[in-house]
Amino acid sequence: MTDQSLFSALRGAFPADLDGVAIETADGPAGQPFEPLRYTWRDLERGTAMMANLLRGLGLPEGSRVAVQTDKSVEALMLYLAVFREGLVYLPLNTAYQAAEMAYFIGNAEPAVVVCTPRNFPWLSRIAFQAGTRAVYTLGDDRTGSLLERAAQCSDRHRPVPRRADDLAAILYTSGTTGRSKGAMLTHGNLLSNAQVLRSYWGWRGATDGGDVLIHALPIFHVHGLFVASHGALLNGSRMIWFSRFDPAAVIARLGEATVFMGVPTLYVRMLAEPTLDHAACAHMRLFISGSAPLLPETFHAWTERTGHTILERYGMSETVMLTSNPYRPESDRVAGTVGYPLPDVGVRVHDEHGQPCAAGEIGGIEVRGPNVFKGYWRMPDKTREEFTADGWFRTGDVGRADADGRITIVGRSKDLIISGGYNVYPAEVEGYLNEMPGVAESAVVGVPHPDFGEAVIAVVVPRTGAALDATELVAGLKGRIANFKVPKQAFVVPELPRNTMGKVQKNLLREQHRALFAG
Ligand code: MLC
Ligand code: AMP
Repeated sequence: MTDQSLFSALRGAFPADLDGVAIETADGPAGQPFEPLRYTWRDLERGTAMMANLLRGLGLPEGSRVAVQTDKSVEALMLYLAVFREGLVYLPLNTAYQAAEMAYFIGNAEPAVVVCTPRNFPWLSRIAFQAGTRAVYTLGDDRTGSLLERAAQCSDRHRPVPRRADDLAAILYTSGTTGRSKGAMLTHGNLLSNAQVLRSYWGWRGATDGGDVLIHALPIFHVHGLFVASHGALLNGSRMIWFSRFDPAAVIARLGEATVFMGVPTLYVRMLAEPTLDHAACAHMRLFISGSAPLLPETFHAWTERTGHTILERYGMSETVMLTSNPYRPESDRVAGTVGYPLPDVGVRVHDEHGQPCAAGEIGGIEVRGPNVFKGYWRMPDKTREEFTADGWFRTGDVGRADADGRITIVGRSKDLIISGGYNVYPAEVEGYLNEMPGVAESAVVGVPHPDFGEAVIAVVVPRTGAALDATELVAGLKGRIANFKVPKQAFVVPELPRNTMGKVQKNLLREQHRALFAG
């Protein structure tokens, strides 16, 4: 069989000189003295081989899942690559997820292997073993833990397992409108085709034409940091400057050595607040890319003024990887508030609620198809069917328009979704937790504008008859139960929720009422 595995393609792009630096760390574990670590391409080759051999030793059946919730580290990236190297399925999980969320993911995905931080091992291993997981390893951000201890005893030679384009590579959980997360199944073909398209569309430069250097400052448990950023650099044999957490001043200080940066809008907002951001700091840079949430035109323009660079905004999602992008050239064709044109081979159309095509400039639901579009939701065939049209296009749940020349603008979402600092929050899930709290009759969770996070989660809560509720205690009660980015930044206790004649909660009124909450 022809090997169409993502790992083989990435490995094939390693430079001939394996002793060159592939990744240099820019920070280290919090509270420890920092010494930069330089990982060569040979280190990646050997490290992934040893981890893949450790997994091979478990004798897992094809299609087995490896679920990973660890702090960001180069070893965590190697583990990701090692899972593909061994032909297994990777399942990344946000480090903010708490016990109840993790229990759902592990129960639903039934991973054969779980890798977690040493501090979470006591409770997470219990959840995993109850769900039938064969092995639980730990991986600390300071290179401690059983994963590396065990892998160190394995051979550093490993023949990668070949995969077909249609074979499952990763499962990415995305929150569901009903509160239950769905696992989007992405194939090797989905990931590789998208990485190859972006490589040429964004003009990545190989070692022979200058050589790009990527500042990697995003988490590696979602599409943006894991796929778009990492694959971009790896498929091009480009060096990465690796931040385990985002620090705006520290990133700006390294821009002089880099050429490419990717961030969610919050990262750009925070860098703009640094006095050191100016033309000189960005003189060496080739490309700034933004995505995962709408980039405000004011941020776009402020960036151009301060740095002389125009941010390139693109649009994508977990189910589809990248869909559209503003042009790389000419730079003047990158337009604030738009997400650009469909990527080569990606079909994007705008349809109305009756399934009819919208005219140019008319607003409707954005539907997509192409080699990048996922295989379906893990063990949810009905949900999968619902999200595709009869003629096979995926309904993104985003609302927008296409201009006469095909340029896409996103104007809203038909899905009830809040995007806070690039993380997705489904109100129904948070409402579910609130409604379970003592004294709560019902609740409504909405997103309101926030200068740092773009949107912030807030909750409006109605007490049961006779119950007294304290808004601060409600928020405190959610902390530790759900991921911190889902916890409302503020709650309000009200006697009743506004409803329309059909009895439906009028969230637009709540949004309007609290619109200025975080203004300025
Ligand atoms: C952290 N907090 C957040 C938050 N991140 N609250 C809301 N939204 C967020 N995104 C909480 C913290 O826990 C803390 O709570 C308080 O808010 C202040 O935190 P902070 O110190 O300011 O946060 P920080 O750790 O600096 O993190 C902010 C951030 C991070 C922007 C760096 O959120 C981040 O890395 N975002 C990127 C997300 C991303 O990669 N998205 C891509 C998805 S892929 P407390 O209670 O402790 O005060 C995708 C598809 C596509 O969407 O198209 O790319
Ligand atoms: P996720 O489920 O985390 O993959 O989030 C995907 C969603 O993020 C998309 O459906 C969009 O709603 C949103 N998104 C991604 N990129 C952009 C962008 N550039 N502008 C506006 N929304 C975006």
